[in-house]
Amino acid sequence: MIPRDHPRYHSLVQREKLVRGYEQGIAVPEGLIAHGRGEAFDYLIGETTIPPARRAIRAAAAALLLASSPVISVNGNTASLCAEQLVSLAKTAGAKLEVNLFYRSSDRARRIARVLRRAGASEVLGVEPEAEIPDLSSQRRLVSRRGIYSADVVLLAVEDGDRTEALVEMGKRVIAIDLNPLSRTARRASITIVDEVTRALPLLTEEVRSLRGLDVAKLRKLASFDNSANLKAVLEHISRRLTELCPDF
Ligand code: PTJ
Repeated sequence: MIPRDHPRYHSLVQREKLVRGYEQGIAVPEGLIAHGRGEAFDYLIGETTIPPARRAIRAAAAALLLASSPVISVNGNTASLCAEQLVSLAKTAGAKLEVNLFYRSSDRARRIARVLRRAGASEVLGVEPEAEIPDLSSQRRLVSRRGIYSADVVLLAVEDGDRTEALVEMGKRVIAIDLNPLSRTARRASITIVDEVTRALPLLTEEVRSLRGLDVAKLRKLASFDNSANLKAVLEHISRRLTELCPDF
């Protein structure tokens, strides 16, 4: 039982959700380690949504609204942490949901699809993938033809770098949510939101709602994004924060 007034209440609740996800066969043990790496970066960032993340969220919302076939990719970690938020974004942005796993098993894919349907999804792709991402050897290559394979914009979170690169190579616009600004995913994605996934998703959904109705020219302007410059701003934020935290170093 985590006391509500614990200063790191939210973070501890996230850990419990992931552990429950692991016990229910939704997340893999490796996912717990990946989450720990994310937590370390979140600590450096200050466990808050920083201005560069806000800018990326705005660009991502515009890109989703401009997309003709947007897809949200779901893995074991994100299904455990934020199934409702993923479904809510998919509905708001008119995006499809697809299960895509690094440590793939049909049983886990089915369990994750069930979690998403229980959270309100009417359709979940990727349980019986019938297409492959070229030049990718991991299990993540297995995708749905109607989903990730033919998507023009793919949103992914808590993801390793290989598939991000492969999707960009296929000519897709990739929106990544990743707490590590130095990861291959963060550097190769078209728009990287350096933020904790459960903080970023509701903000992104809200931004999609608020930008809806803007004309295409305005959306295109918002969606054009210098990802490298934004990642540099994140690193500058971390560096400033370290100096503030340890002025004597
Ligand atoms: O469910 P599967 O089989 O698809 O496996 C999923 C994992 C997470 C095991 C797999 O994608 C993996 O190994 O990921 P990596 O290579 O460890 O990368 C995960 C990235 O997400 C790292 O850069 C972390 O810093 C970041 N991260 C971890 N937790 C969060 C996060 N970013 C945002 N929010 C988080 N909660």
